[in-house]
Amino acid sequence: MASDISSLLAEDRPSASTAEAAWRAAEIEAFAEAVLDGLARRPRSIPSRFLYDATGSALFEEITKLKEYYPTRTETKMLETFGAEIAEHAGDADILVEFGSGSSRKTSLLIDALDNLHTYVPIDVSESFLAEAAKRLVARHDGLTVKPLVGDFTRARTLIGAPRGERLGFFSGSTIGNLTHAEAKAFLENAAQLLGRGSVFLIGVDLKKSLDILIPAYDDEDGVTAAFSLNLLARVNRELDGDFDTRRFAHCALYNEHKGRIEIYLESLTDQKVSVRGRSFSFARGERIHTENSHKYSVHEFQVLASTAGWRPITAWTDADDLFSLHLLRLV
Ligand code: AVJ
Repeated sequence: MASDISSLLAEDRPSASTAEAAWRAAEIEAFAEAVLDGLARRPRSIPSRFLYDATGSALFEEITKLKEYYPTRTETKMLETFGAEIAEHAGDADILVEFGSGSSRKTSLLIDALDNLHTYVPIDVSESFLAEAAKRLVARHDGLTVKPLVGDFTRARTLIGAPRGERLGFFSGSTIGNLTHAEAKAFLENAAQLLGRGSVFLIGVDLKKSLDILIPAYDDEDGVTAAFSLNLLARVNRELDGDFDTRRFAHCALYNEHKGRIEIYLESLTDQKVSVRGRSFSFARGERIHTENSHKYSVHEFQVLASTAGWRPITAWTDADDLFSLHLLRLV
């Protein structure tokens, strides 16, 4: 598989055997820069992608099973329910390109629904994650070729070495909600480049809804989401020689009506000083670090956004409770 990965690489990278080690080292430096800059800035912020180290990814997996967290189970159910309808529009697809190799359960449901599919191209920054996903899906789907692509899917520009054919893109879990509208538009334009004219794109997008449902989904009773957020500070301690006392910060999730998004913060519970890589940062009680956004869209709002990036809506499905949407788009 190593040679497959390097032959598919669109970015400049060292050979596949050292790619992940090099990426990890670069990632720690990127983390250091983001944290030192982000804590010095006002308002303070750290980009959400740093939430997903090994511990953070495991905690997110736990979040997806919470009773309060409806997106994962709703989207999975929708892929089951609407698989045949998805195939009516995208049944000619022979190559599935997944952005951020997600849960193999959802991917499997989609693969099951598509008869002509012969190649699966997951794109992810983690080579070990890709290898795992590849193994599971090859075992489950007879005759499927998996061609993983190591890289940042927001940056990869071409699918060098990937076979030509009818391409279907898949971006699940409302991960697109982490991006601002401008970033989401840039992502959709990049995906258009990558997938090419005539391709189809299936995207899972979380819907706007009542705060009674929305807030608990990001602030659950058992504190799993709080642990997921606070792990960011623990990661600073582990990787950047930090001395955050995680008991002196609280997870805080609120809905910004104007921006149509959940915003997540870590709030200082006391006046305190924290040091990171030898640099000192003072926090006043109540001061916050912004760690995540999760944008919510009506079906129409997302279709308008997709259109500005060149994607024409084919159809969109919602579940019976109007919690989540699946969008099918075509590049014209
Ligand atoms: C992975 C971005 C889809 O926004 O719902 C869940 C991340 N953060 N709970 C989301 C998340 C806290 C999740 N996404």
